[in-house]
Amino acid sequence: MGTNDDSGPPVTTLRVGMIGYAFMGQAHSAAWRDVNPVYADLPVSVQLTALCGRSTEMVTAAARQYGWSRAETDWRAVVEAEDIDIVDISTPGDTHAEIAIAALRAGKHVLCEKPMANTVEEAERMAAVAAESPGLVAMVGFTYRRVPAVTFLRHLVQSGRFGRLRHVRAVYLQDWLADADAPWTWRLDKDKAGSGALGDIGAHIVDMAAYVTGQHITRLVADTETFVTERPLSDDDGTGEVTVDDTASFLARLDGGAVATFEASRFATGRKNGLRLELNGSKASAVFELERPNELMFYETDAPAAEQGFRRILVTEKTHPYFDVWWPPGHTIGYQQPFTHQAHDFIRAVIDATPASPDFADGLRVQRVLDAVQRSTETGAWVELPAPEA
Ligand code: SOE
Repeated sequence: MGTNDDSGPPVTTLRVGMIGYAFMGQAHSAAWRDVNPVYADLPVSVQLTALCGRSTEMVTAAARQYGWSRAETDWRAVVEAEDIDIVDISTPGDTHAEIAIAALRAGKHVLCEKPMANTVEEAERMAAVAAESPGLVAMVGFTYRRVPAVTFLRHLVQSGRFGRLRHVRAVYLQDWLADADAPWTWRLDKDKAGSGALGDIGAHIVDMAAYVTGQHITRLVADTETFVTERPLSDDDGTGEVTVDDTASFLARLDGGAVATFEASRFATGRKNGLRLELNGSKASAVFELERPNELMFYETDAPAAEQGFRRILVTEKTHPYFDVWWPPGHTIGYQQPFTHQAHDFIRAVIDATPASPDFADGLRVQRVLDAVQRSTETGAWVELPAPEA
């Protein structure tokens, strides 16, 4: 356990304990499993040591399927285990703060799924404990930052290609709840999930817009709606109440002067995982779409009049972010690989003792935006956000 700074013997293995094993647990398992085979230069061996869930039978089956050495049913045992260095939290949001804080206090590095917490108060406590734990990596799973085209878009912004950024237009659209008979899940319970489309998928575009543009929201005005308020339970004849938003939209001002709009919905029929980010600047525009993750549409105002138009950049060159470890140009990657990039960057932060990104301060910033959206919806008024700390 530890880092490869001057303070002790070199670390040769890092042992992961993961809490939760549903969709995100499966994606994270594959990432921890792949990180050594994909990144040949990684000087440590990453081990899938313990997988934790509430049902012995189900977690045992998942551990076997995903390649974990043992299954556990008590997250505290994992957090406190001597043979665990990294705690990966892939559970519903209501458990994140308690597990993350206990793990940091037990001296473990933490990777926490998004949204980081269910409330600002929880996120503040998590960020405070992370700040008091300087030798430990505490990262939030805003995995889409590590889609090569998204990272590349950030580079284009940073290198001044857009000139003055005027519009940021971010949408994240899914349709898995559009059928009113789709069964109730914990994601529809405010106590478990904190919010609905807003926190589950809206959190991704809030983080992505800030990451790509380097600009933060200063004020916003929002509206949310819940279209279906009762849903059938899958395990009996009753119904469950929906206590979260089905869709959330908001208009925002950014601290670099851009005007931004955000929309998250799980009722956008036909849209399966439709994240789209469009930037319009004085010198260029760009569009990224997650369902076409290897592409970026790019428009530059200074092209000759006869050649104006968006051109497609295939972001699969060896020189593009994250692509040096993958296939030859044009041999595309998909939904899974950014999780592997994330696992790699996390491990590098641990062994090089460098800051995690996105860290818990970033997670808190997103949480404040989600909270402002909920407050604005209640009052119908603009809500101001605090300036991000330096
Ligand atoms: C469900 O809507 C979900 O799985 C999100 O929770 C993930 O963060 C996103 O990657 C895909 O959609």
